[in-house]
Order: sequence, then structure tokens, then C-alpha cells
Amino acid sequence: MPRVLTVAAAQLGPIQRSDSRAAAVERMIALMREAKAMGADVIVYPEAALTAFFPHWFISDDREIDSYFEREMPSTDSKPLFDEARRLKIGFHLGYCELDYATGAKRRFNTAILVDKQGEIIGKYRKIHLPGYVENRPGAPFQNLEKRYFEVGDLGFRAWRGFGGVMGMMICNDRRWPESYRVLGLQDVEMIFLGYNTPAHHPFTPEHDRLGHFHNELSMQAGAYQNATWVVGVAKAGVEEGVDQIGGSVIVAPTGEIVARALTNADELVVARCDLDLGRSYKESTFNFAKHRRVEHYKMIVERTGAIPPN
Ligand code: CDT
Repeated sequence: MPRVLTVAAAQLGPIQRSDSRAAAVERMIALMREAKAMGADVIVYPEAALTAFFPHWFISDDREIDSYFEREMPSTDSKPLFDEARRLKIGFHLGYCELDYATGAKRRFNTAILVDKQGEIIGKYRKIHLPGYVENRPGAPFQNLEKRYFEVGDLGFRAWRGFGGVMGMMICNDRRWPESYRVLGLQDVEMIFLGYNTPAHHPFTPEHDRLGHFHNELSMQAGAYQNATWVVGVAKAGVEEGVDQIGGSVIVAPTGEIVARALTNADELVVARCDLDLGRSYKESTFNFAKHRRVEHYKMIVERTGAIPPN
């Protein structure tokens, strides 16, 4: 019995500071309806999808920072998205900024959730690889202050059973690190959802600018192939508050091939029918971890080189 999941990557064009969450959710609902009409089982939204990506500028006022966060999920403004998803019987992945008081203290995370076709949250992930820096850099054309505004995620890289398979999540910068995929791969993940906000320009390393799309695809294609999993990468794209962000949302097969990609830097759906069994032959041959990974040898090499650093 084939396990085919129709997936819609819902790329979003820019969301400006003056745009309300309600307006963003309205755009997201329009994409959700279009996705449903195209037969999608699940729709995937970008990182921090409800607002402009505020780590791109310095904010000193705590209350203003908090205004970019959701205190609960569904929040008042995102509830219409949950309601419409439940009505349409479509699942979704949503990136948002989370205020958490579970420990008694206020904590801020860059978070994503996975919601099933009944509108229930079945998985939550908090971003682990936070790029950028803590202190304002006044001369820069824009900032990268995730380390200032977020704590490192404390939920690990987990996989969940859902949509007839094994689903995983990561967020933006996580996609550049092989261990993000491998920890999910070790849980037999079959599809990874991830959203991103990636500037086209790198103020402190401009030599990287021309490689933005190449590195975006290289990371996701390698992660997909080496772990025999689908990867759905979804951008917030276009010029947002003066920051040009790459688009290039893609759906990558477990073969490492890109099967669908965005053509614009605006709101756009990228849809593919994904056979969740496509990775099986790789998981049973080239990437049969139990048979071929040499964990003891990796440890030995780390111990040896750790004891005597190369000079
Ligand atoms: N949001 C996020 O994690 N963005 C980072 C920018 C780093 S600049 C290469 C990213 O990895 O895309």
C-alpha cells in the first residue's frame, strides 16, 4: 500500500512591521485553501511566520520584544488558521516565536509546531542552532540578534508519528548542520519540515552573498540524501523591512533531488506528491546505519585527535 503524502510548501513574501498578525494569517489561510484544492494533506509555513523577522533589528524595550511572541498556541490571532485547517481537514507546520512561563521564569524560544488534520498539535520543536550575536552592531545595515532574543531550544531533535509516517522538524540555521538531520535520521525520519528567514546579503562576510541559494540547497539536499528522508524547506522571502531575503523554497526527495521549487519571492505554493517509502531502499542499503556506521571508530578518532591536537 503506497504511502503518498501531498505536501504544500507555503512560501510567504515579506511581512512588514506595520502588518498585523491578522493580515498575515489571512494570507496564510488563502494559501491553505489553495493547497487543499490541490489535494494537499499538509501545508508548511516558514520560520516566525506571523510577523516580520524582528531579530534583524535592535530592540531595547522588553515589552516591544515580547510583542513579537505568542503566549499560547493557538493564540488569538492564529486561531483562525487552526479553525480553517480543522474545517478543511488539512495538517500544518507553523513557525512562531514562543513566550514560555512553564518554569516560572519568562523564556523566549524560536519554535515550530506540527498540527494534524484534526487541528491537534502533535509535535513541538524549539530552535537549537541560533545564529548571529548578542550585542547590537550599530554600523550594520541590519542585525542578526537571535542569540539576544531567544534561548537555545530545550526539546532536542525529535521525530513524531503522524500523516502515516515519521515526521521531524528543524528551523532555519539548523538545516546547515549535518547533526540536525542525523539525529532525526537515527529515529528513522521520513519527512522533515523546516522554515527559514535567510538574508540575501551578509554584512560581515559579503563573499558569501553569491552562494546563498547554493548553500541553501546544498544543505537540504545533502541532509535528505544522507538520511534518506524528504525535506520540505520553506522561506519567508523578498524585501522585508529593508532586508532582502532569499526565497527558493524547495521540496527535496530522499534521493537528494529537488522535485519542486518556488519561482518567486512572494506568497507562493510549491506542491509535491511525496512517496514516504521512497527512502526505504537507501535506508536498507547505502544508509543502513546499523550495518555500516562505525560509531566505535568515530569515537576512537575523536579521542585520538582530541588528545593530540593537530598543529
Ligand atoms: N533565521 C536564520 O537562522 N537565519 C540564518 C542566517 C544566517 S546567515 C548565513 C540562516 O542560517 O539562514
